[in-house]
Amino acid sequence: MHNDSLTERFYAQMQLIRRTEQTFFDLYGRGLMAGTVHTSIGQEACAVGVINALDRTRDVIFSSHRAHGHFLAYCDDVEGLVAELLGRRSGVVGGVGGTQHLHKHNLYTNGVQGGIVPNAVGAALAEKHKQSGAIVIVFLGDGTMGQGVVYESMNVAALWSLPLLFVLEDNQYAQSTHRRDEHAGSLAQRAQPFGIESAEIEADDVFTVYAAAQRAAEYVRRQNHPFFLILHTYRLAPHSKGDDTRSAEELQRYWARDPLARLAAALPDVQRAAIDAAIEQRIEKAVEKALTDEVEEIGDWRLEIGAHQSLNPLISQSPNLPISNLQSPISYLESLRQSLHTILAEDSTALVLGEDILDPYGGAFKVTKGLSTRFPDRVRTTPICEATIVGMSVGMALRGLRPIAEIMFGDFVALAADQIVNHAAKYPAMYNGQVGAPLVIRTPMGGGRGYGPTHSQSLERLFFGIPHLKIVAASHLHNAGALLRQAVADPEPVIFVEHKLLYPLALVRGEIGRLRDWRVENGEWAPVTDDDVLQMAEGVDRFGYPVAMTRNYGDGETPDVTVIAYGGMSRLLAPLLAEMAAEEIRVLACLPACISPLDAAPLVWAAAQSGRVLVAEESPVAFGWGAEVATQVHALAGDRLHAPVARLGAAPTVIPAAKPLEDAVLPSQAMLAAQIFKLLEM
Ligand SMILES: Cc1ncc(C[n+]2csc(CCOP(=O)(O)OP(=O)(O)O)c2C)c(N)n1
Repeated sequence: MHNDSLTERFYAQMQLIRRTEQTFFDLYGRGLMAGTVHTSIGQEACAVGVINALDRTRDVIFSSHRAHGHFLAYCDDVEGLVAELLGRRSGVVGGVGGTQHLHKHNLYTNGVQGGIVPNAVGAALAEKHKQSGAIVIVFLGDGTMGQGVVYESMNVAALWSLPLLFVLEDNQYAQSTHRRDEHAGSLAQRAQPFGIESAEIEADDVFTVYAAAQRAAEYVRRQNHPFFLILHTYRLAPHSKGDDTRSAEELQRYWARDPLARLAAALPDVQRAAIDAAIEQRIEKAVEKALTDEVEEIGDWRLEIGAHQSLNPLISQSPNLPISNLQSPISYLESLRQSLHTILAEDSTALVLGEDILDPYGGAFKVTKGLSTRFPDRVRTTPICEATIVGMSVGMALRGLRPIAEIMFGDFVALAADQIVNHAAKYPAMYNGQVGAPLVIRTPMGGGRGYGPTHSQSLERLFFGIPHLKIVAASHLHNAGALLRQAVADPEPVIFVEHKLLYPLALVRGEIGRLRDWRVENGEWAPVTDDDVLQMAEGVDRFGYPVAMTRNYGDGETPDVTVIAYGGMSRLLAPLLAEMAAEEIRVLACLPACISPLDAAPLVWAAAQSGRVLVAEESPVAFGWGAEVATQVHALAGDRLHAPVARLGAAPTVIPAAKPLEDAVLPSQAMLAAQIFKLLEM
């Protein structure tokens, strides 16, 4: 027999979940709720049994679309949950996240099946690193066991022996599809090949779940190793609101085994009735209050999250190292490498991870050389698992670390796209600003080395315009290392684009022939007192990132053409400006470091100096960065233009491996020159 107070507690929690979710159906029926809802009716014993076995003061929970039960068992905040689903300001995340995107204390949910699993791995790594004694729990459904990232995550969790409890709630169905039509082999044995122990139980009885979860949690905490707990359960309500294709007979069979009814029968009627009445009253009040509550406002701060947040001291001390601090000449590669050393030395929460980054190899492009020897605990080589590399970084960032992930070739960010777009860039805003996700994904992009179609692209383009994600491209006209420090200190996630061809080049910090370094730093910027539209008082864009400017003419002269570009294009611009100087064509080149989001002001200012603008990028021009720049320049400085903005990029095809073919596809100095001559004829 179980002790009475536990029976009462478990019943009250399960009943609260049941009645809250039934109320959601009712509110939808009355047209008071929008969107969707996924209830855990029938599965309450899983949430209550597992979560009561945890240390709620420190353990960390990740869950998915079907998380109301986990949420209520964890924090009992029915008022916050009801208001959240009703889209009100008093909702746990201000009505921004809604049913699938909940956050409170150490609980995080997201609605992309499988995506939270590597986040949980990262969180487990963070807790282990912090020696907090906390374990991490990730709930997933049987359908989600079809996702590849789940297995990448199991691999890393076991390999690194992380305190992570996988809880599979096997309710037999994924939306409308039975698991027999989704999975080959046995789900229960999925973890075994990774060296992860597992246990499997029928989850009809909350006490059985509780006991199994206690054993599992204790194992994870004691062994600092993952465990896989499989709970066989059944969803008694539709997948979401009304989409149920299961037979009435099947449903009836499972209703007859309802775990909540079974627990209710263990309580005296009077006691149960008192609990029920209190719950009804609580839910009723929560609904009443939420319905009179206001809807959250979308403030500017959320539209530009990070822009108004105070920056990490790292950056406010030294946003861009003064030129004199730079050991000259220093290569782009060395600048980045030294910067990583500085970051890890200054910030004990910074951690570097990626494929093949350990000494003596030191990374495919050697940017991490020496790092693992100096910081063995904070430099981790990973399996080949880009989604999980980024997903773990997200989890670490949520739990207070500053991860710096290296993706060996930029082309492979495509494998991590879900983590970048639906996780890293989403969490802070969808949790209404309650969390940060400060992580940096460093990656070499671009062609020119004959690596062929899948190792030469400039795929940062895939992520342009994603809200709350920054893309920072280091050219060799920037102080690349300082820029990396700035990215690491950024409160938002950053994709930090390096260009393969720049690695050996010396950073340009002074004059080269007639090339003048106009980089804007330390508040110095060309005065624009004669310009009544734009004020460039500071030497950085509105996100705090530097904009490099170079020119091939003297003070008091005006340019004939403005070239706007970023990143690796800088290697073409230096010789181009020299070539144009020989032709007596004055060129102003402008390279922002933060290329998305884009502060148009410096670019528009540069464009207005000449009225003839060429935007150059290494990707195909269609739907590219240049299209955004051209639109902004036309909109804001159209009256200053003497010709439509011209664009140059790669030919719209694969980047061939053969050198002559690659040269023909990628933009070159000659192509830039040709475009400039064309512009001057207009
Ligand atoms: C990546 C992804 N694909 C598809 C969906 C749509 N979807 C939402 S829930 C669901 C079924 C999930 O099944 P399971 O993992 O068994 O969890 P359950 O719904 O049974 O709790 C699907 C396909 C999604 N949210 N995410």
